[in-house]
Amino acid sequence: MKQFKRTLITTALPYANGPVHIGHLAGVYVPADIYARYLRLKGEEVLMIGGSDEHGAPITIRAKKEGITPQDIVDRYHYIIKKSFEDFGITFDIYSRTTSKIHHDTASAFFRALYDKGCFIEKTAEQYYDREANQFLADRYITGKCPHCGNESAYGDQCEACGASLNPTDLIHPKSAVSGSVPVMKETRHWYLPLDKWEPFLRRWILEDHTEWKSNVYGQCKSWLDMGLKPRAVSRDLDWGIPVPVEGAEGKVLYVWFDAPVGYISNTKELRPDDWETWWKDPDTRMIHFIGKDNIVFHCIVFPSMLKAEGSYNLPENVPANEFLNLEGDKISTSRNWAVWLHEYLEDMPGKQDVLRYVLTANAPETKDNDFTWKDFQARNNNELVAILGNFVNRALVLTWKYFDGYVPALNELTGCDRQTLQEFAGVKAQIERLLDAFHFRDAQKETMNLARIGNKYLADMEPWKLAKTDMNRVATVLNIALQITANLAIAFEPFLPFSMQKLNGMLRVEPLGWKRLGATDLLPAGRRLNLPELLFEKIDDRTVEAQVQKLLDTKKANEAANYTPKPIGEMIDYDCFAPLDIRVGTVLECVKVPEADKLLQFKIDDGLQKRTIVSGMAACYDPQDLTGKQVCFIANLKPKTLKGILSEGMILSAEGAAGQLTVIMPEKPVKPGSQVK
Ligand code: B3M
Ligand code: ZN
Repeated sequence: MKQFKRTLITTALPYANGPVHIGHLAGVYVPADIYARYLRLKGEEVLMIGGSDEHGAPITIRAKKEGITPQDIVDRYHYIIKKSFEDFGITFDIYSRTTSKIHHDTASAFFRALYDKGCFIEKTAEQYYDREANQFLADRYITGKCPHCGNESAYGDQCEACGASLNPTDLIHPKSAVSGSVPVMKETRHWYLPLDKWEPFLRRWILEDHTEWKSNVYGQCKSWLDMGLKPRAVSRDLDWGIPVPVEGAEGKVLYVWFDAPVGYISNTKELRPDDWETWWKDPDTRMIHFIGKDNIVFHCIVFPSMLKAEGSYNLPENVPANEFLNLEGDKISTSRNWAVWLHEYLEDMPGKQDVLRYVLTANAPETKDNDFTWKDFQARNNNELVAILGNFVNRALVLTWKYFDGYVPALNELTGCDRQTLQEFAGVKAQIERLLDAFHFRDAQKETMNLARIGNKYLADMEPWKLAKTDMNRVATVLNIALQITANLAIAFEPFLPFSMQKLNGMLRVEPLGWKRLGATDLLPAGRRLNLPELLFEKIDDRTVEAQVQKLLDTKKANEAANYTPKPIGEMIDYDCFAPLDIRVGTVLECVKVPEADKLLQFKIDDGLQKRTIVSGMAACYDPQDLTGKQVCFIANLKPKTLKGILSEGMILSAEGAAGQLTVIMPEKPVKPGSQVK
């Protein structure tokens, strides 16, 4: 295997048209950050490049919807996104944006270089045009029915309901998202990157030379290549983006997927104006792209073809793309607000960055889609972070304070058990490294947690609290070993749980110890005074996670309501069918839950003539006391029926909402009980 001198880590540039959520973190930024921190701890030269993707049609659509400019949109979200990443300890060396001047210049020059080398073909093709708005329509600007699943609001590039990639001409009944009118076909001229020309090279480079790539990435590349590559347009008719730097190209901009990956180059340039080329062109630099699975084709096929066409750049050494993270069984979606937004998470769970980092890594969608649930979040926190890691560290430190006044005790004679334990964690370094080097972050974290398990088992077996009655020399040795394990944990967990390990370093009174020393048994010299222990993690109770689940249920309800279309009107009837219904207003004298029936409420109603009992299935929607004293409408001449042993004399009328929730119909002002409803 080739040895490299330095590593350039790039992370997908999120679109600045909304905040970032747990899916972003799990798929791209946490693994990239773990990797970057790991390499830095090893003392390697590394840069981690990030930034916002501020071009593209979704941003202009959002701006139009809100009646503001695309620049307003990206200004708003760029800073929200940047702050979320900082808050979660994602250690970018630079987080910039594609609306910067340096990016415009760099992307423009990149296009021009390919243009001048004759790397593009120019083609005239027909494209949808909006005659009312006088503009060509980007794929995203056309909506219509998905030919695969029938979703009525599929986009010209993709159906978000079934995930199919589409061409605008695939849509049934296409409509312009700008004016709502039916678009027409019109000729337009564009520049295309002939990917077919690069296909033989790509086949060799990926399918033969990079068989080590993750199987999901390799497999996707292979299927693209096997389907055969076609020229891809790299310009668009749009008024937001980087103008095509060619004469006569007015009104045309670079396709967002042409300029965005060049953003990695621009941002490196911005950070390192003097030696950026070392990071992009020196064969001793290796480049790793961290991305989600929907970006694979762009990073493994399109961008490498651009770089290859230009000729002086390195190609990525690896592209460890992740699959998707779902949320409570459903696809995460910005437009449906089905997400855990990072900024909201921190409002609700201040200081718990590491918990989320941990859970997202433990559940990382490394080889297949995975699901985030709040129950699992709670369980991993309580059963792993608190019960294993936190508990071990706390016991080691508390016992040191109890028996040795906070001083690291001396290591005396070793027993077989001590030796065995020391041996067990001596192998951990190589194991974790092997996993991290292969981008198996979830297994690496698991292995690291095993180190804490070893420690816990050791303390449980040795029972220093019992030894303290007879043999303080043994207590010293046991606690010395426990503290060495603790210091090892502080190293090994740093890439995963940086906030907590910083805290732990503070308790141990050490500067970050450096990866090289992982596995050493003399990290804390005897006689060192430690600081007082604090808890690293705390239990998360049921109420906290239930509140999060409730928040999601509310979102679901709101979505259902937003998508609610009333049922078609029923069959026509004669007045004679309606007239016999005797609907009345009554006053609720009493309302109670029916025991052992979760859905039923029992009403005592004054109907103006007498008191009657009605049983009604709305317990899920109302607290009984909220209805007492209210006036309701009910069918008074319905034959009585026994429900759960109670004779129900009538039926209370209510409106049914989108999610089946009931709202009782009440007269707009008080009326005499017994009044007829006409
Ligand atoms: N903004 C798409 C995405 O967020 C795109 C990535 C660009 S990486 C150069 O999925
Ligand atoms: Zn579909």
